[in-house]
Amino acid sequence: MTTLSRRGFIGTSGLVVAAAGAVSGRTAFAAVPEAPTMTEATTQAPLVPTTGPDYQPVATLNGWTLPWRMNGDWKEFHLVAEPVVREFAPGMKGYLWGYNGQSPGPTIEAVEGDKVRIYVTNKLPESTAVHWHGQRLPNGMDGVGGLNQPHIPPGKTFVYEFQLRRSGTYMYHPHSDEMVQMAMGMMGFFVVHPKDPAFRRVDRDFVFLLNAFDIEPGSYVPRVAEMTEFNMWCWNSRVFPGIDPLVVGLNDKVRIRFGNLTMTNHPIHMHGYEFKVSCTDGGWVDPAAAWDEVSIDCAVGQMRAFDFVADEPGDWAIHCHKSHHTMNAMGHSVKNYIGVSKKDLAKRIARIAPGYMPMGSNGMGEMGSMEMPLPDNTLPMMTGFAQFGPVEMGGMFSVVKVREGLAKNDYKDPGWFKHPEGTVAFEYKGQKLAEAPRGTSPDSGIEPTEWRVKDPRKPSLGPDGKPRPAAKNSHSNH
Ligand SMILES: [Cu+2]
Repeated sequence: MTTLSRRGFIGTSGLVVAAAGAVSGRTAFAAVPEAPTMTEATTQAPLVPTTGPDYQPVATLNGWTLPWRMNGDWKEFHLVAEPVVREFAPGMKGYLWGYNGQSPGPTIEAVEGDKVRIYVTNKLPESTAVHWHGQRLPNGMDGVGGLNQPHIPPGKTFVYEFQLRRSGTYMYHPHSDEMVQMAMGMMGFFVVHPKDPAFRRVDRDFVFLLNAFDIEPGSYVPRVAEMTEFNMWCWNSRVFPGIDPLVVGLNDKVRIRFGNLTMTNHPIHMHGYEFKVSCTDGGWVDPAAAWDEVSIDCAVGQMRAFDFVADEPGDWAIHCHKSHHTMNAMGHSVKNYIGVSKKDLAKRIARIAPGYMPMGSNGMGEMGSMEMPLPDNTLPMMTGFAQFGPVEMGGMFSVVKVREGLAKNDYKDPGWFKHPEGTVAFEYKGQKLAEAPRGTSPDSGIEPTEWRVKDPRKPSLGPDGKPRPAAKNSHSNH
């Protein structure tokens, strides 16, 4: 049925054209475009457009934008689905699946109205297919293997062709054995810029995907059958302190876009500013319909973009507000030992059980500064140092660094913020303070300041080291 000339495909054995139907430009296939690959996990400079309408290109956190070529009036891209090695943060790598050398794959950027032709070559050991999440397109281009197209067998290349009908924030991911393929890291961002360069334009536009893995400390390959117990909470398959900062100039208009391809929701919270959601999965939000917020929940499969004017200089935290998601790999059997001194005990246990990570005696903060023996290829649970000490974070955490005098498109890490004198919280060193007023807690038989986790097997000890008198049990009387 398709009168496709094969002449152009010399040297590209195994190429299959999936699309049938009324698609123009078929005969213009000269050869499959090159498939660029990326070997680094650092944020690459945005890819400034050289053809077509002007737009502010996005900065993909710890990622890059896929170069394209024009072929007639088609913008051609080439994705290669393949096994990749991704560094989550210095000290830990994962053996994942991704596209063009990385997980997530490169960001695809184009302009509303563009005709895009995306070649997808499958170098995985199993079939795949690519779904263009959120796009309006002909049904046969939607990428659900079996439903909209045959699965792409290993070694074959399929072609997707569609015209970009709406500007906005999109993603791509497999729709073929997706539980395995997404758990292995296959996904990417897809940004369609407005045709009118002035429409909702910002000075800096960041994108990242929320993704999660379950990788046992000391191993490299994600457990793909995991449903809930993920231990690597990532932005673009990176965890803090491996996530690059979001560097912006003072008074820049800034957009931050993310899409959620994990199996739970993530309330993304940014410090220092209120922002307005400007774009959802379905398109742009009318400015009159957006209200000021400081956290925005992103449900599974959703995309959100928010805008703000960066008029407060500083190092502003941005993170998922689920506190377990700002942690790196840990055993889920962490016990609560608040009140129990066991620093030495932990070290002794770790000698025979590498990776043993108890919760600290004074909360978990001390884990950030404690040197614990770790197995190869894992990360401390909470780590990363800043100018005042350990940040005690991991996972989905980064810093929006707002600085005066940055050149346009300068995304280099400017280092830590230099606070104007007298603007940092400081230790009180004046006269002895009067007792702070405080409420009284229900009669638990212990003083609030002496609160300890009690081991039911042992008598509760008072501050003098002697067993306390039996506590009146008020909690069971509610
Ligand atoms: Cu989260």
